[in-house]
Amino acid sequence: MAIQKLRESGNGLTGTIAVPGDKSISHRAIMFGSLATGKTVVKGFLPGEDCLSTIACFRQMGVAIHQEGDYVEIQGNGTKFLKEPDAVLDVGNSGTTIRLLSGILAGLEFYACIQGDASIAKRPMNRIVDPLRLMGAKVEGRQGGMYTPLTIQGGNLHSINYELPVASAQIKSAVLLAGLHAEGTTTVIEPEQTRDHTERMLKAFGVSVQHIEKNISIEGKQSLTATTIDVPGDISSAAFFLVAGSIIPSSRITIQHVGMNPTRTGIIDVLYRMGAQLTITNESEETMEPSADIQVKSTSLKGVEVGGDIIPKLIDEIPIIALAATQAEGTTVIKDAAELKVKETNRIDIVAKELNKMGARIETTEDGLIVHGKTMLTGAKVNSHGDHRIGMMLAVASTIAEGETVIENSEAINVSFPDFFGTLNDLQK
Ligand code: SPQ
Repeated sequence: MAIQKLRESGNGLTGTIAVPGDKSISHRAIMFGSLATGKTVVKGFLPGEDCLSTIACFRQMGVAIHQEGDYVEIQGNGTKFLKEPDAVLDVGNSGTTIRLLSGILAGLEFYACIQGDASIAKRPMNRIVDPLRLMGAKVEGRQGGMYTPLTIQGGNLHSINYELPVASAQIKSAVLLAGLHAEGTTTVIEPEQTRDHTERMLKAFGVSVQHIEKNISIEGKQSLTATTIDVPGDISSAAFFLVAGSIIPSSRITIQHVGMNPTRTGIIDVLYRMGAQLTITNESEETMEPSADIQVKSTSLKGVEVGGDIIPKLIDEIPIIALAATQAEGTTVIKDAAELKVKETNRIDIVAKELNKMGARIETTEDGLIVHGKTMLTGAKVNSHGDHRIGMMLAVASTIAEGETVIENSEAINVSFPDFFGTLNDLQK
């Protein structure tokens, strides 16, 4: 349990910060570097618990990975030299690890068992098990493959054309990674565009990936060549400070070198529509992933409607958008976001439950939230429920609340932002 009593001075948050490396890109850098031949160097890696789980899984399959803080070297020998793990692969809290790793394991000719923590045990795995079985992999799990632990006997895959039942970068990536080891060309059809880090990074490792409208195709039996990956700051982590800087009076924060991949910048579009004062400078397109510095100044916000094809571009930012909406004039409606129910927690229910304890007026709907602003928040005993994004959202909420807030299970934040409180404290000096 952590007690947060973050703001009594009445001062805003001021200063220049960097947020840790992008979680999605960090996972993929470890995975693809482990499949490649040669030495892959990763700079700006996120040393959060989720990405460390990915490293541990590949070490168990015999890959030499040297990690020191945000610097990683991977000595890859190609997929032929990956060895059957002699114990269960543990993904901890990481949905990205289990889903992408399953796609990789489906193509490798050995047996593996994967599981994670109590949250992973409740998240649906049939979304990747179904297409991997269609490709010929032998995958089993609890309740017919719905839940972990999963066992995978890989190898002998054939290609498929697969229409994603939901917009999910994890399903897309699992199928493409299995397709890498299949006979023929595998095509994934997206209902809406989701984050494209897998496609971008496979290209950086020398793999040919075709993208025509909503179809992404990969030819099987391609090999990866080691490269250097520069990971920009995670826009999903920056989002907490973009909202904090907007809603805490007298704030002015600059966040350096934030990833600006257009499949991830929905938060910026929504904050602009709410009236936020953001300035984007130092835009760089030099590397595989674009980046920029973002400056935010506090201002008054207004309620907006958020739904449709922007949802995959901000899916992980909805908890912090909901907090911003509690401080906006008018009503904010978030819809088309039923996927939030199958994240680390049911984020529709938990956002409403925890913020309402602090005095917010939030209703849940089948596929989103209705937030009535503007409400004054008061300190309360709240709980992250083991969800890092809920923990960070509640910490930002506590900085504007009157009185003391206690956040239970705040250690969940280590999953994606180990020094979150240090960064927040630096801005309060
Ligand atoms: O890895 P995990 O636990 O699934 O992490 C989350 C998060 O909040 O950090 C979701 F709970 O991010 C997912 C994201 O929601 C990371 C991700 C990726 O790296 O491909 C894609 C999204 O999930 P999905 O299910 O929409 O593909």
